Amino acid sequence: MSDVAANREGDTPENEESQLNAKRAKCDVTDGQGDHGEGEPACKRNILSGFVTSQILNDSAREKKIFVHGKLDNQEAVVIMEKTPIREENLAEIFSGSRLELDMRNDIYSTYRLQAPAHLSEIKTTVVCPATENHVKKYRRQETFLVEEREDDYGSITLPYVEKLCLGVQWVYNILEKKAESERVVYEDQDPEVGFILLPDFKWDQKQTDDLYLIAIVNKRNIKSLRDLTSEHLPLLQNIFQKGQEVILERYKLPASKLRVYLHYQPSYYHLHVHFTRLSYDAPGCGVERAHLLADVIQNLQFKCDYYRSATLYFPLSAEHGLLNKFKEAGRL
Ligand code: DD3
Repeated sequence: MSDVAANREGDTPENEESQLNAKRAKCDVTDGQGDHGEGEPACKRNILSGFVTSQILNDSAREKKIFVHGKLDNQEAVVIMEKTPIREENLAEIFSGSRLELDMRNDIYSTYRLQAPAHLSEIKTTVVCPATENHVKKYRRQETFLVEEREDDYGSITLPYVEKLCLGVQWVYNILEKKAESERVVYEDQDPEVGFILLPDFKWDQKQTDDLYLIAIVNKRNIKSLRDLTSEHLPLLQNIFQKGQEVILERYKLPASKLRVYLHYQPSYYHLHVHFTRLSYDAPGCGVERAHLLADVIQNLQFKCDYYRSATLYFPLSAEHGLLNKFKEAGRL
C-alpha cells in the first residue's frame, strides 16, 4: 500500500480522518462555550506532551518547518510544525510587550533574541495520527524523478495502482456532507453537476492573505483527476473558475490577476479539486512539473474534447513512491 502524492500533501485513510474530525468538533464546541467545568477542555489539553520522537523526516531552515516521526500513545504519528509569518497588525504589541536579550553590539549594529508574548509566538502544528507507513514515506526527504505517463501507461499502470489503493477520501466526503470543517466553508454551490465547496486548505492558517490557499472540492464523486476530464466537464470547470475568483475578490480583496488557479497531476487525493493560491506565494506543488493552470485545462478541452484522456502527462514522484516502482517494473523509467 502506498500513497500517490508528492511531498507535503496527501491523503489519510478514512478512520484516521474521522478521528481527527471528531477531536476537532469537540474542540469547537468547548471553545465556543468556554466549558471549564470538569477538568481541562479537550482542546486545551496538550496531546503532544507524550510525543516520543523517533526521526526527523525533513526540515527546512528557510521555510521554518519540520516534519517529525514518532509515537503518540503508542500509535505512529507524524507532526508537522511551521513558524508563522510576523504580521503588521501585531508589531506594536511585539515591540512593546516582548523580552529582549542582547546578543551583540558592533558600531551601529546590534542583534537580539526577542521573546514575543506567548499568543504571538504560536507554531502552526498538524498532527497525523495514526499515521501509515505511507505518511511517513511521504514526508521523508527524498529524491524525486520525473515520470512520463502516456495514454496507455495510465490504463495499464496508474489507474490499476490508484484503484487498488482505495485511497481514503473520507475527509473530502466529510467536508461535502458538512460533517467536518463546515464552519470553514467560504462558498458553496449545491448543484450536483457543476457545484463545489470552496474552503481554506489545511496549509493556510488564514491569518494573512500572503499565503492564501483555498481548495474547491467538486460535488461529483466520480472524477478522480485531470485524466478523467473531458469537454463534458467544461461547465463544471468554468463554474469553479468564475465563482471561485468572484468569491475570493469579494472576501479577500484579491483580483483574478493575483491568483494562481490550478490542478495537480498526480493529485494527492483522487477526488477532483482545484487549488487557488496567491500568485506571489510559492506554494508547494505549484511548479510546472505538477501544476496545470485551470485556464489552460479549459482551453485544451475546448480545442480537443478528450485532450487529457489522450495526452502524455509528466509528473514528479519521490523515490519511495509506490507508483514509481510500478513505472520501473513496466520498464518506463
Ligand atoms: C492531508 C491532503 C490532506 C496530511 C495532511 C493533509 N484541507 C487534508 C484532511 C482535511 C485537508 C486539506 C493528508 C486532509 Cl497535513 C495528510 O489534506 C483537510 N482539510 N488539505 C482541508 N481544509
